[in-house]
Amino acid sequence: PKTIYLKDYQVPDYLIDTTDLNVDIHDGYTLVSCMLALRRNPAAKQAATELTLQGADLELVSLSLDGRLLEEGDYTFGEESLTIFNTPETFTLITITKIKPESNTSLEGLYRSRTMYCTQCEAEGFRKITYYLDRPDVMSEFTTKVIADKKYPVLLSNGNLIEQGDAGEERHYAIWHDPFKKPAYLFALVAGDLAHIEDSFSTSSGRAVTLRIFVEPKDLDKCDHAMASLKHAMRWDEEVYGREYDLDIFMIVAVDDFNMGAMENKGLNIFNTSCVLAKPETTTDVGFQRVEGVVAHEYFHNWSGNRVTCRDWFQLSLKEGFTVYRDSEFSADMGSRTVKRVEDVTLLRTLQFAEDAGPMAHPIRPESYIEISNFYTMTVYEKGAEVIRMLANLLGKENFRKGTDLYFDRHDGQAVTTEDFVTALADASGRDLSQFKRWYSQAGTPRLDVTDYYDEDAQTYSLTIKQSCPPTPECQNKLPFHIPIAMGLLGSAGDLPLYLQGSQPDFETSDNTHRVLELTDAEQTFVFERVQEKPVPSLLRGFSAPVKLNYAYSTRDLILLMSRDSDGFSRWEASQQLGLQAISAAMAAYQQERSLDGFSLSAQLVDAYRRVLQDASLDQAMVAYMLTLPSEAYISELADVIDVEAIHYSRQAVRKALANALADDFTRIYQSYDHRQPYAATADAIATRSLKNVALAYLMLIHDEGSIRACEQQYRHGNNMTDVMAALTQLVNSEAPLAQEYSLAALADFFGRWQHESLVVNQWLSVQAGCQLPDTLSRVRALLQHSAYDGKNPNKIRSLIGAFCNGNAINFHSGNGEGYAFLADQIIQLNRQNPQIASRLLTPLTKWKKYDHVRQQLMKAQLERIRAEPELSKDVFEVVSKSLA
Ligand code: B3K
Ligand code: ZN
Repeated sequence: PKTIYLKDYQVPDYLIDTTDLNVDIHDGYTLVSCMLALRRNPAAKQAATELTLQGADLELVSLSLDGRLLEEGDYTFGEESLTIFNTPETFTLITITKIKPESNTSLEGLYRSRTMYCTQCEAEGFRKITYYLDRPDVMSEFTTKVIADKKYPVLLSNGNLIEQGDAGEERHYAIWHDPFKKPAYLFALVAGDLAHIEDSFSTSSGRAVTLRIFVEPKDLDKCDHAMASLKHAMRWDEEVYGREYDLDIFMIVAVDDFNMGAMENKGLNIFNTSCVLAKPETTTDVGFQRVEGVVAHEYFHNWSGNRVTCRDWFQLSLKEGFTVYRDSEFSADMGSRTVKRVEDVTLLRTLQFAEDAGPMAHPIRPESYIEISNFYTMTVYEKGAEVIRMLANLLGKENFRKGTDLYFDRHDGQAVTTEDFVTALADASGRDLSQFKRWYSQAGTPRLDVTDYYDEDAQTYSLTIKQSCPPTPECQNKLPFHIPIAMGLLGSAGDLPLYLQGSQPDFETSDNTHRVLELTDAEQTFVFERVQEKPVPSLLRGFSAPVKLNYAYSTRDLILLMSRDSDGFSRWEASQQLGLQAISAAMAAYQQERSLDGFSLSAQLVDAYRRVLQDASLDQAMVAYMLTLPSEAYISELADVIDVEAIHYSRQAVRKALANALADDFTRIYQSYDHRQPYAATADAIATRSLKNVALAYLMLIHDEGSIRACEQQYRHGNNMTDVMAALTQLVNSEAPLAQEYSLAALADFFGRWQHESLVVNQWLSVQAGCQLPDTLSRVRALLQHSAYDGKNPNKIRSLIGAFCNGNAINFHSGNGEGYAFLADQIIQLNRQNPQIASRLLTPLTKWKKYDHVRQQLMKAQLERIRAEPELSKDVFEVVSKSLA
């Protein structure tokens, strides 16, 4: 397979002014006729005399140029392309191709999901529908006629419906026209027997927009939350970014077989059912929040992605980083800002930091790829969003808005680069962002080493900050980044005023206790004056940059920050650091003794956590997160060599010790919760529920009969899926014999109750795959054979295999290597069927270099086994070969 480089970018030889598609769907095959109005690109270096179109898995039926049928010799086939010779300045090309959606298991292009036909074209799926200039900088005006049997009453495509009617022989058609020029990756088509809910939205300039959500009829009762979220998102984008919706209709279609979360096709978003359907009985709080976030994300793409799109796929973060930042701010405004920040940072620090430290590390604007599908990553999305967040914070609210306004105005209707985005922000704000741009070209997580010095006589306090960044595949020696470090100084009574030498006090924050240091050199010292006592620095407030910060905090410092910092994020971060210190101590003991029998927590630490539990002024969701210890995945990311058992058993020991020490508080919290209250998906209700369920999880570690019975009651009588799943998870993971007994009955009962709700069955699979007790792999193997499992459905694969391999370290990394062999078997099977999913599943094996010698060998052997497979897809090949390089 060949590597594509950013530096090789060239403008297209031809442009396509209009695209007229005729998609004629029959049982077993679909005929696609495509009429293109082509014109030589005036911006091309040379006047082209041939045209190469991309195409994959297509059967060419006929080809005609300006009405003349082309014959052998007029054109030739490449591996995934079609080249036509002697092409004039402008011409009309009509291709007729035959495709087989029914046997398309890659879920790219046109495919069948259960009872409907649907498409997924990003990044390069349109070439599986017809021959085309399948690249984002070729933008065309699409008209699409869909023809199908009347057993598919709903026929949809992008834009506005302009005509529909009878096509004879029990068939009918619909013609859609999209007035906005778009790249082929934003094309969509759906045909199915679908029900819908409808609403309307009046835009700020007073236009009425029809909103429809299409689902299989059985799911009609689960659309309201998505519709409400959509309307909130539409209003928010008008208020915060001044962006109005631009068509008369906006549609969402839910499909069950989908490779990722959702897709922002112009006017016709296609969603994984898991990201659109929600109702209290079947969906957890996390599920509700995900629906809100993804609906908003795809909607926001209408401007950040569709109206202004990417020049090439190296620019993916232009739309994805920016849109993740936008949806994250939206969710912060809808719920709690600090809670959302904690959740985003948790995700970034576990998964993105690990990616940045592994063999697939790449800058948010990659320089090369073999298969672009492999670059829809945590780095492009989440780190990309962090880079936009830094820009927003550096510019300030007003200038950032001026910058985005300029960007949208200047580039509306164009396909542009990340460079263009930063230039618009720089032009609008007058700020020099040249050094900042290194965030786009250098991969790796920068590390900050901070030391300080307090001069009591001079009453000065100096912070010296050194930055460094580990080498990554694309670059060994990094230039310094421009890093904003939000900070404050804490004295014994709380925040101190800040007088930074050589600069004006920052009265933008009401009391001058907060400011942003801009680190631009490899090492810099910041001196604060009039500091009357030795302060504790509160650094990287709100996680102001995606970096790893090292400062030698004492336990006392952390306890002060946890209780007194004015920044909620920093209080949480201090709680995590405290947890890490306790777990590290346990790990040291475990590594010496291979046992944690004598382990206990310091009274100081227990008191600190108790005060959090008893602090009525705190948001309950924050209490829940502060009481949740850093995950095994995060601890693993921080470790140089991952000691699977030490991490698992030490974390568990700290949890048990906290459970015993704080049992009274957990009991109080649990018992004061009224389980009969009706469900609400509001931030407050979610917060109290999550704290109550954290309390339950701790109580279940004590193994007393009362807690186990309460848990079983919660499972049985819970009036919402959050509570039911929380209880089921605890029963399944408890070693107590009574809980085990309950768990078997509960799992059987659960399946009996929910077997007809596919998304609920997925949760049932996940909870079993995530079980931390021994023998889980056998259970997972058995579930692969269960009637509820479907090896072609990505959600099922993720719920069972993904949950086991990514969320169950102690079992997946079992010392005999059976987890690795199991995963490799699955990948080999999926390689041909669905390369994107196969490649995604590889992630845990790519981290092999971080494990002990024995595990390294076992993991590597499986990677080599996969590499030796004949006909490896580009997707799997790229990840395996880079992992073994
Ligand atoms: N843009 C799509 C992702 C497409 C992934 C293709 N492999 C969803 C999103 O980020 O909104
Ligand atoms: Zn996106």
